[in-house]
Amino acid sequence: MHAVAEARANIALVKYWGKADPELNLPAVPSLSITLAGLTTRTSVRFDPSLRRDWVRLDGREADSRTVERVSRHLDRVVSESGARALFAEVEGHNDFPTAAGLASSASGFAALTLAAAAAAGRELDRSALSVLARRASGSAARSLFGGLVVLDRGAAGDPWSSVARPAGEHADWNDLRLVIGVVSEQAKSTSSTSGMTRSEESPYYPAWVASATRDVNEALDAIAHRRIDALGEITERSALRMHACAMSADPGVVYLRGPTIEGLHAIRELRRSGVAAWFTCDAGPHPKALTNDRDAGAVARALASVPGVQRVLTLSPGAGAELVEARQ
Ligand code: 2P0
Repeated sequence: MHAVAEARANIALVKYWGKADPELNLPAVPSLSITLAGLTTRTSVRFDPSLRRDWVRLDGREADSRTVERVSRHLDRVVSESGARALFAEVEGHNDFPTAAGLASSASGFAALTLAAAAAAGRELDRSALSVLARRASGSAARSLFGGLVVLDRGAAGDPWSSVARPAGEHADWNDLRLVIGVVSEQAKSTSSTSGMTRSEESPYYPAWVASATRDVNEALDAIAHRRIDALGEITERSALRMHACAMSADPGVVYLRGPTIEGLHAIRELRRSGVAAWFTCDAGPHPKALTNDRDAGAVARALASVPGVQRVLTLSPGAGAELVEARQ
């Protein structure tokens, strides 16, 4: 009745943005990500007959009521097919990185919660089934069940099994890749991913965004199969810029990019002109990020660190999929 699991955050190289079915949380586009070592959530789930409600603590503090409700709903889904649950749980999650910094904590958090809750409930589910469950809570969480490079299929409305995560081919463990993040201080609260993508669905550019995504994932898979970082990098940069173009062209537009994000983009492109392997990406927040390799990660980190507004830099290697650390019935 007790289990502990660890999962790592992932950053999408080809972005998930838009939903085919909000109820089943099915993505409108396929996506491709890299799971990262060093941004880890460790979550413990204990089902206890003496509890009268679910208790959720995150990083040592009682979670707010919205988070408790989101976790409870997810436990219902994971514990039984029918969503009916006899026991309440004590859930304790720890991030080894600042939760508020917008570094994909919902991906690692819901992947770890899914694996720990399934094990504590005694459910034997394979990785595909776990990814489908994790996706219900947060689309990007489905990808953190797997290590290295991961694909998440686009969904078909009404079919919960239509969007499953899986390794991105035979070279999914491309260990030479690095992801460098320039952490920008977050003064203003940004729009959540869920509401940012819902608003983007009203953009006149949205149909074009959806239409171009499958090609991006297919070309990225081809680049990975041939270990062509330059091809993968071009697709990475194009996908991020198109995602943001779609968000910015909603009404009212959703603008995640800030000054340091744009300066980061130009710094990365300048480096590339000087022969360094570096391609820009950015998610639903202000942090400029770069895809690079082991050889050039130091140069990329120095360049991002010198962008005004970047507070610190994280250099991250590919990481493993979610892991069960402990399980007792
Ligand atoms: C991604 N993002 O592919 C994209 C790019 C952010 C920008 O997946 O609504 O928190 O919970 O399914 O997983 C973040 O979205 O969204 C995300 P929901 P989630 O990584």
